[in-house]
Amino acid sequence: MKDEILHHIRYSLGKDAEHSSVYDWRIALSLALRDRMVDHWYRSTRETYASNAKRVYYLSLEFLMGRLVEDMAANLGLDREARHAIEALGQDYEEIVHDEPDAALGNGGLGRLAACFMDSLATLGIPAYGYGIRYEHGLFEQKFSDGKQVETAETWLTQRHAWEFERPEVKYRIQFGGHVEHHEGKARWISSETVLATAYDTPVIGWKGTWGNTLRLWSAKAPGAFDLESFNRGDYLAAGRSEALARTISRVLYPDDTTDAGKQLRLKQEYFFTAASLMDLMRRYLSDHDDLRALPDHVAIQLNDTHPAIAGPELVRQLVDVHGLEMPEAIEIVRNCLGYTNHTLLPEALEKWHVGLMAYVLPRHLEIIRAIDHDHRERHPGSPRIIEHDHVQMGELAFIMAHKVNGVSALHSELVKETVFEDLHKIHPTRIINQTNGITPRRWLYTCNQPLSDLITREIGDGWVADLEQLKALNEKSGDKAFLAEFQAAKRANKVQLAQWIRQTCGTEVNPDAMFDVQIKRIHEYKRQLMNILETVALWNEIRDNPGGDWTPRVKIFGGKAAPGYHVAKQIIHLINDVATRINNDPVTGDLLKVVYPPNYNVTMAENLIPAADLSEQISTAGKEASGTGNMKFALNGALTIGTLDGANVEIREHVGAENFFLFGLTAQEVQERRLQHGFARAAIEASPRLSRVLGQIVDGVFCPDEVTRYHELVGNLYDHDYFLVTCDFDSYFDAQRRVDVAYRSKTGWAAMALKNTANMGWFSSDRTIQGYARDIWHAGPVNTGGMEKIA
Ligand code: C3B
Repeated sequence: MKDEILHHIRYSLGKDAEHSSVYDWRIALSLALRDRMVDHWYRSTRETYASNAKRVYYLSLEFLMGRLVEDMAANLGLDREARHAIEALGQDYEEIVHDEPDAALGNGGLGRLAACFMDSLATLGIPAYGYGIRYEHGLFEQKFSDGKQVETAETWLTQRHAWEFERPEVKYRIQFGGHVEHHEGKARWISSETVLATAYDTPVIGWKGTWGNTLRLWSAKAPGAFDLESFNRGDYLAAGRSEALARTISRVLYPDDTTDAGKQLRLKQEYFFTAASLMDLMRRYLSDHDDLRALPDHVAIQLNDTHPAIAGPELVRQLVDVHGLEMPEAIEIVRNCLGYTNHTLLPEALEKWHVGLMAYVLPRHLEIIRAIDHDHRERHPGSPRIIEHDHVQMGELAFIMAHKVNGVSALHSELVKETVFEDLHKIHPTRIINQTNGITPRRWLYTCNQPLSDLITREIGDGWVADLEQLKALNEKSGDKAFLAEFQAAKRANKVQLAQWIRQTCGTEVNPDAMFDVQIKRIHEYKRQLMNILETVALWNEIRDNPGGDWTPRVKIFGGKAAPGYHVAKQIIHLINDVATRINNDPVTGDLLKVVYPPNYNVTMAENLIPAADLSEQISTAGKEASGTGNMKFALNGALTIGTLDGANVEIREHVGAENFFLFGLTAQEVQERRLQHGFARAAIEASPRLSRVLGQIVDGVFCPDEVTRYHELVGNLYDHDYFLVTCDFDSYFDAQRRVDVAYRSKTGWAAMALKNTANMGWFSSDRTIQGYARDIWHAGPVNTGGMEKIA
């Protein structure tokens, strides 16, 4: 390893060891690790071709990969060796790891799920490609200026991305605009704009290196030669114009989480990567097959939300316009290839494109969508229309073009049947199924939580890393005082580290013996960070009323970004920061209560925070969080959950035991009913002296003396609308928090409950999720299992 790193310092970076920077060492280490991946990767590709195995294609506008060094090294079984080699070279391994920017090509849960799936697909040895966009700028960086969120461009690609292989020979012409001509029943799309899609491949190697798949990301380039004529005329802007325009498509990740961006550029991005991916997989298929009717036997395509839903009409277009199939047969073939995952019920997140825009950008696809709509309604009279109120409804399109539609938790999948796709579900009663989300244990326990990981491995061996249900063996230890003490010591070590990091990042001293209470996720009204900060103020009041009381010291930790255009979410961020300033400087509450909000939450920060958490906040309005995956990461790492019956919380509670979970709040059913009661919010506030007092303080400017009216709109909305029922769940939440306080005071009691969480979270491995997709949707399995079981 040492020699391999030195080789790259010299021959890839052109440096000598004495003059190498941290950056140089990191790139050299990454390249050395990448070298070790290549043989596994080639072997996997060869075996896939040789066995004629079915391939899985996961189409996703987002892959939130995070840093790769530690994860890649761990999966290759080289984590110890890499560290030793770097140390033997006189370098600081931690510093090198920390030098890597996050690959932040995603917004939140949906993008991180795609990344976990890539890890599980490789670990299970299922031949698969992830297809997405190689954004020049990932998710924006967040800073706080006087407590307010400020966004700046993310710039990961200004450095060399050592993991990828550029594939300049893999390129496709992607068309936009123009018009369609029809001759003798054949359609010809005469486009008005062409962009080149070129490929960049990152190998993804599974646990123990048994299998390697590919993450293929597309970058947009201008198709023509450089405009030398304009350049020579001195018109440099004109000369660069077509290149700049083309590149716009892969320039930035849209920062909207669960809202429909509704922009022409977004539609172009979606079509760009979907079309390139389908052209690529068709080329691969046709290189050793000639019967297009057998496509579904060899190709499974998963649509990660509706973002790639244009795949239905695009693949139909390729089969009909390019390969000469009849439309109805093409539709059937495509349907047998496609699966669609729904990730949200929020109406504002369900993509809809105006037919005018669709006709302008993708005129041929609009025709095909009309044909699909017609075909479906002929077969199923009374079916909902794909085009409604002059908008193409991408959810309906995806549903109709997929043979399976899945939700991401048991509750969510039932709600999908009852709400968004109620009518389509009646027509196709077996199409909607559930696949509860999961998380990869490699990143989310093995690498991110070394103290706990080592303890578990010492106790039960390391089989759990690829077979997480083995953690069940730890259940026997929940009465073992000595083991519980070690389990607690692991948590404490993580908390001490985090306290140090908080001091450096936020300048706030926190006591590692206080309860670390963490809410990290995108800032959204339905996730109710607002309820959390209101409860914080209520607790502050109560401690101040009785400073000598028997309080359980707490550190409230927040993390998360708001979409730049989401006004209310940004107000909530500002409020949390304002409250933090007031409380952290209060000598009365002192160490009993602290509030910290480190900026720029990302995958790396999650890896630091989760292992150190005692309490996990999963407090969304019931029926709104499709699944959640952070909830799983916390419980796996031995945090207890305070949560509502929402998303996967329901299943987590079933697995870890109701007695090891702090439940509160209205159910999804009750939420629906409560909304119908006129003036429910005002009534709830008036019935709660505690909440009234908190809201009164905010309105009076206790937390913003410089601008007393700052939160009047926010609080006013709570009285008059409160769509997410913060007011109705507030008292129940406050009470649950006091039960948490009591439980935390018994150190071993708490440790036993926490251990029960870790021990019973095995089912939430994304390996289990992927096995479910493979069995129920893709009908695909591993080629060479490297000792792993075949999927039934
Ligand atoms: C998220 C949902 O909000 C989460 O509940 C869910 O766990 C994840 O997807 C993964 O399924 N989601 C998201 O991050 N972005 C969207 N546009 C829609 C859903």
